[in-house]
Amino acid sequence: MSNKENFLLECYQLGIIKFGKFTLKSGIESPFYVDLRPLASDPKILKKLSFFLLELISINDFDLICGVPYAALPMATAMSLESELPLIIKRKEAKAYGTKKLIEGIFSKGQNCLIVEDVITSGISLLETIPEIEKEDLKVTDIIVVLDRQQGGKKLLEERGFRVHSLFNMTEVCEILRKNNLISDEEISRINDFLKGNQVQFAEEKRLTYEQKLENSTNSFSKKILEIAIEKKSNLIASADVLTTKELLDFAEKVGPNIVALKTHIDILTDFDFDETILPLKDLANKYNFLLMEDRKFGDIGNTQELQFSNGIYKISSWADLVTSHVIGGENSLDCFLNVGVIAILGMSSKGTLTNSEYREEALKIALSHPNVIGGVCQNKIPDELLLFTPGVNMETKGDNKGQQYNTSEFVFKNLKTDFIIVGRGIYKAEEIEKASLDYKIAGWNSYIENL
Ligand code: 5BU
Repeated sequence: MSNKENFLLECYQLGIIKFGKFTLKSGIESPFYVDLRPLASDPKILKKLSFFLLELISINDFDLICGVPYAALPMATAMSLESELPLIIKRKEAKAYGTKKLIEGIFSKGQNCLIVEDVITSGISLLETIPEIEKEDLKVTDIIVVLDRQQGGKKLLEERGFRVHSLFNMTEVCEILRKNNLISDEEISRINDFLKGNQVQFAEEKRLTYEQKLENSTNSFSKKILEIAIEKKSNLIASADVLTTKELLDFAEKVGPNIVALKTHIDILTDFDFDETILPLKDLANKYNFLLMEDRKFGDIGNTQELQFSNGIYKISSWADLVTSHVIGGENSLDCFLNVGVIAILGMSSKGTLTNSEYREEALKIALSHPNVIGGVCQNKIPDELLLFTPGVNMETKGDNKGQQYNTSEFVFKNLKTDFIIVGRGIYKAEEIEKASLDYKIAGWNSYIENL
């Protein structure tokens, strides 16, 4: 293996190139993503990089060196230290005060400045940078780039009379990675297609049907909700965030035929009475074949959750088919939820939520490993083993003034492969509750079908 090849593999380990589906600033979908900034955080690699880059030119031809901000700044600095070629710094924006200089450092008219760039794509940014250096009466003849993405930039600059020296181009990178089994033939052909300027076809990820999920499921509560979904052709959960028992029962009566589950926040009722509230609610759930999902969002140690689940006036364990729970208390905190389907809160819909990707990843590990958990509440895709419940769905509005953020059912089925949508105000605040629940039921079902 050549030194250069070895070096590329070392760089690759730092995560500078990723393969998959990436939306570029232009909105175009690219099959790879390059970011060379991590190289600067590994001094040994940065030093090696500077050796390789300096080998591309004859240093005596130049008086100065300048990196295009920001990614190439440390590269040019390392090259300057190694070659003793004086460094000048190009600002991204001119200072608003003082000298208003765009180029900083010591230089004199007529000197030849070697330009260093990390990645060359279209070449446009270099064509904007070079005149700013030339404005200072400096000469630019040569440009060094670490990676040529082979998207026309090199050719464009050469046509304008510049010499472009690149350490790697995408074809070489692919060859080296292929040789080392780090990339598949399929990925390579997608990249080649992309480099030729063709729009790349990414294989559409297929979602599983409710029937397939039912076949794969072993938990009786996930089976139940899937059976109801199939039977009623519905994936709608209505959230009954109302304040009195009468409103709750009226609401359940109206939406019952259209839903797979009724979601409650039982502690917001002002007149809760077990016999008056829960018994008739259970009757309605039987009459219309829907589950009761108590959105309790447990979030304590196992012992306390156990007490909260079965005691107090609500005695949740005696009537709820499904409960929501944070997993912040760790895996064992979920052991207490027996005879109920647990839906783990993995990500929240509200603005500024702390459920960032690291949190979600850790929460997901707990959810996947605990047998009581049948699904997750999330605003992101989750693995097929869990059912995905998505609140924050509303067809009329993008949010409230308290941080809630809404998507349409079309969006969540297409982008998140949601299994069940949870709708509150979109239904219970509607003028005609039955009609609104039917509209959401139909919209949700159609979105599901369209994404099969
Ligand atoms: P809305 O009226 O559709 O905004 O009600 C949404 C319901 O879903 C409400 O009961 C919330 O408590 C619940 N919810 C949510 O909106 N977002 C979340 O991330 C979680 C629950 Br978890």
